[in-house]
Amino acid sequence: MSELKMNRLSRRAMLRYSAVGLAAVGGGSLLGACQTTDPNTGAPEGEGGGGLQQRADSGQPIRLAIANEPPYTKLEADGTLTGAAPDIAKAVLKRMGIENVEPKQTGYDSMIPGLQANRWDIVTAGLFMNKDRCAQVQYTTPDLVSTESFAVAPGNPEGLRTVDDLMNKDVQVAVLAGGYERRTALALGVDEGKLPTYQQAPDALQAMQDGRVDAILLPTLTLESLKEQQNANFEVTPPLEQFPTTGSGHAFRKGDQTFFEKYNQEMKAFKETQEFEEIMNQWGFDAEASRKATTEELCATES
Ligand code: 6CS
Repeated sequence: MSELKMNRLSRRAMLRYSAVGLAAVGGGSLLGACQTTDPNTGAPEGEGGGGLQQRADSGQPIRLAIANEPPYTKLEADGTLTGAAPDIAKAVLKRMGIENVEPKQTGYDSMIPGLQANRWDIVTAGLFMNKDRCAQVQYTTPDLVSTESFAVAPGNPEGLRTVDDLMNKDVQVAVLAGGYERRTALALGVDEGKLPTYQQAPDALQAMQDGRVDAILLPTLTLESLKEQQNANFEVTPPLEQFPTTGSGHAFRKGDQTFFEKYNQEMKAFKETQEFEEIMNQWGFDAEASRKATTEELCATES
């Protein structure tokens, strides 16, 4: 049923790794048939769902939700929106003739509620697909395929290397509020009391530096980037083999079907270009892994 072909960090650089495969986690697609009504209100497309096509047609900015968590998403000090997912989104929108975009920084716990409440238009944050999320929003073709690791104190005093270690040891491991890691760890059988939540990755790092937690569970590349940005003294474990390979896409309201279809078509075409490879390489992701991944497989991840 479940065969994981996990990827490893390359030796070349902290932020580069090669994802050679994708978790084949079985189960059916949860994307289901295309919906043309808002799932919450039942209103026709564009009414309850925010009318993204109308918004684009009238030249209003397309609001992109991000976390500001490099290399997935990054907000420069001057307000420039970048990072792997927003760079891909901007390139796709440009192919659609849209250059007016606006970043909306938020936590992972607010991304889907804020999308449904029309506070932004697309989540371009490396929001990993799972059963729960795929039931609420519609995801494009995958963009970023990646892995998960622990950040631990130098020397890894608790010997945390696997999900079994997390289950068997008396440890506190920081995760993010509303994050994929928490739900997936719970689905794998980890005790809730071991997973205190923090709003952003730097908050989790502060907790580890203060000795409030023993480790942090986050994407391998997030932890490598955090270490570099903050010049912090911690170790990042090799990717956790028991954790499903993660994969994000860009998330839309189910009511914005017309715009979604065009965007998804452009994104699929963009993924075949050299420009896509350059963006992926720049941020340390693997274009081939992204091309091989499917929304259906990723949406079958237990959560
Ligand atoms: O999808 C998520 O919830 C996770 N995505 C990223 C890029 N970082 C942490 C977060 O929990």
